[in-house]
Amino acid sequence: MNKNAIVFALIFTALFVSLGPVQLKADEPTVAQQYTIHCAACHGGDRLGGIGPALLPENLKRLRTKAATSVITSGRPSTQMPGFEQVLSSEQIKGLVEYIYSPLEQLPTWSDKDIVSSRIIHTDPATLPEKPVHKSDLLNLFTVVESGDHHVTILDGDTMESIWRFQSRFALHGGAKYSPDGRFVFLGSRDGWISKYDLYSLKIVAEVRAGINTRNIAISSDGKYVAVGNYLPNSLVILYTHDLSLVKNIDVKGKDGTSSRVSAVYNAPPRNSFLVALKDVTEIWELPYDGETPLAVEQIEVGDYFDDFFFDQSYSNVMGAARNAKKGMVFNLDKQEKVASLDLTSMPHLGSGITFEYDGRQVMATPHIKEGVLSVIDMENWQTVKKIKTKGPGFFMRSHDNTPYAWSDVFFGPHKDVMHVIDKNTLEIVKTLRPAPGKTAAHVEFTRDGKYALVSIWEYDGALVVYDASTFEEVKRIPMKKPVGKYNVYNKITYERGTSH
Ligand code: DHE
Repeated sequence: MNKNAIVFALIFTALFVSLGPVQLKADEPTVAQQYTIHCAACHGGDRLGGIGPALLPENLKRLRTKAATSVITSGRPSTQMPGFEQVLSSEQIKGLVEYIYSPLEQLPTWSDKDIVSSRIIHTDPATLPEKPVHKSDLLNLFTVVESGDHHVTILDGDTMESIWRFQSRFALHGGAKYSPDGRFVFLGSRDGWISKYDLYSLKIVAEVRAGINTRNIAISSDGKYVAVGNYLPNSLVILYTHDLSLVKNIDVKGKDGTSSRVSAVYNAPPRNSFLVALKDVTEIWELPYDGETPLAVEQIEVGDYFDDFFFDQSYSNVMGAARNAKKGMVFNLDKQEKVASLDLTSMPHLGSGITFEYDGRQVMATPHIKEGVLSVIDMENWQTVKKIKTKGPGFFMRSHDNTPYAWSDVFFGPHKDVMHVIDKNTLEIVKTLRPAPGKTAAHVEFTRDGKYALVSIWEYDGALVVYDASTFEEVKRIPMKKPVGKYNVYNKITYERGTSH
């Protein structure tokens, strides 16, 4: 939307504010007109976003309609979103909520030109300092995503003090990703914004909008590329990490021409490639970035749709929750064939699985979203070693090579405030913590040495609770605004077995 249109919409809104709801009723604008009058200036006439987030069902999936009604009515604290209760009746607000949750008549496009023109260079990369401006250990920093007020805290993992807190794009999702040396952190938002921050100068470097609805991002092991997987449009976008300029925008289509959303994209360090899981075709894509034709796409037929997946440490085997077989399967990317079935029902959350050694063997452990159980699977014969009964379905699991314990949350149900600690040698629950009774406790991450475990209290007025990882004693409680996830630089760049990749 151009500047004149924004001014027009603002004047129009002001006029309606001064006239009040009674006058509005006399005119009875349609809901689409209401949207144009009140919302378009910030959220875009096409609902694809502007200075405010995109208002499309795909992007709003995580916001319940009740919460959306409350935001339109009362506004959103710490943002420019005003409340409309003085301007619109509750019926009109209800109409607007239905409108923004309805799909667009035509799938929106997001071309190379849109990507290129959205790019913002905040700090010229050539002017960045050679040394950090702070004294913290770069490799023991945490990026903490606070979705409560859409901020990010950079936390020193030794002092447990914040060294930088900044506003992020709306609704970041997925783990923070680092450059291989840990200096730069990259964040992706559900609205398609990719942002690059410098952990030396504590400055934002660049941003680009790579899509309209994005899943997640991955950074290549050579530090050159960011890969971005999108639902809207169906695309895989490759950017240079240096300044987030566009390398390639790939229209994702299966071998038979079926267009597909990208479920997620991962960097596979031993293969020097990106691996891409697709939602609507039975293929996994591989894009090697070090060969003669870097980033050429190889389409691998996998025989079923993978709804969730986990790559082993060699990135040769992908464990997937297969949609049609309603069971799990293991697909070997080198042999290009299914090598095993997995005894996995009740929706395992494979994406948050971890690996460790048990009884001399590599095992993988995953929580289940629909059952209070953790599955532990032998990664040589793919048999289930144990199903550990928990107090309810879980979402995130974590460990570290320097601790004998794995931690797993109970995300759903009456025991959502519970965190289990499991002994990796016996596969028994040895401790059940309740950091804030009645409040969801979720998502754990360890310091780089594995000595402390940081647990989130998932509330608007939430906290990070720091535990001594061997005595399970609370060491510190740091207030935060719904800290959904935290990512330790060292654990991420070394692809620690106990953390997400
Ligand atoms: Fe996530 C990671 C998919 C809903 C919080 N989530 C991921 C990843 C995938 C994924 C593929 C790995 C990406 C990465 O880190 O690079 N998430 C999905 C879904 O398909 C699902 C179920 C539906 C959707 O709407 O997308 C979903 N996720 C959620 C939420 O509702 C959560 C709980 C709250 C939110 O903020 O949206 C949520 N997802 C997270 C978090 C991570 C994540 C915190 C990073 C975990 C990590 O430790 O790396």
